Amino acid sequence: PIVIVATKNKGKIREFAHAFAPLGKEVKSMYDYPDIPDVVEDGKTFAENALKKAKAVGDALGLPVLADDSGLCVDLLDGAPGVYSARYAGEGASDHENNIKLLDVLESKQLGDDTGQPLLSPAQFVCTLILYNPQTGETLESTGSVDGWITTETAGGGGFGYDPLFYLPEFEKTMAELTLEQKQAISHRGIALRNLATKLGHSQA
Ligand code: ITT
Repeated sequence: PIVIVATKNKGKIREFAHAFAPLGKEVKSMYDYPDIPDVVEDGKTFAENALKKAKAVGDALGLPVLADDSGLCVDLLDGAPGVYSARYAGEGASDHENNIKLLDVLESKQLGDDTGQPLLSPAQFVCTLILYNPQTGETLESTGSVDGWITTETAGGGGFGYDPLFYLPEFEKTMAELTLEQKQAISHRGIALRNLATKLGHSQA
């Protein structure tokens, strides 16, 4: 049994593989279907983009597909980088470049405050999952989010994306300092996956 995930993000693939392994399911990604063209992610919301990815890949393969659109929303930046999280520092930017860009933007925002001291900025990770079955046309949607603080220095070598800057006070660690199990237990993606499993249990799919 396989689960096809409409993603090329290796961090996401690792987390999905880890989540589905105990269910005896092997995760396939877009690296296993190299002929399928990249989907243009021009939606305004995570849900719109997730649906685009799920539909494009599901219809091309004629098989059920799971898509994940996710990102970081920083309060001080009115929810940016949001749906632009993967390309905050430009198209094809690395995780490291995106982290540097976020630190630069926050630093310049905060220069004008009273203390001049760098502040920890409240932020959320958000993940919307869509499961699409092209045989029935049915879609299931599920969203998860987790609150944290953007730190002023990266820490930790685990995870991906903005994890080294996302501080969780309850652990006194960044998301990149958690084990895969710990991240899965509290993350936006872990929550969205468990919501989806519950919804799937209630549907006829
Ligand atoms: P696919 O579209 O192929 O799935 P992508 O990386 O382009 O890959 P998104 O458009 O959903 O995926 O962008 C998600 C970005 O949000 C991702 O590149 C990270 O920068 C950030 N992000 C999402 N989940 C994250 C997580 O668990 N930890 C850290 N950063 C995360």
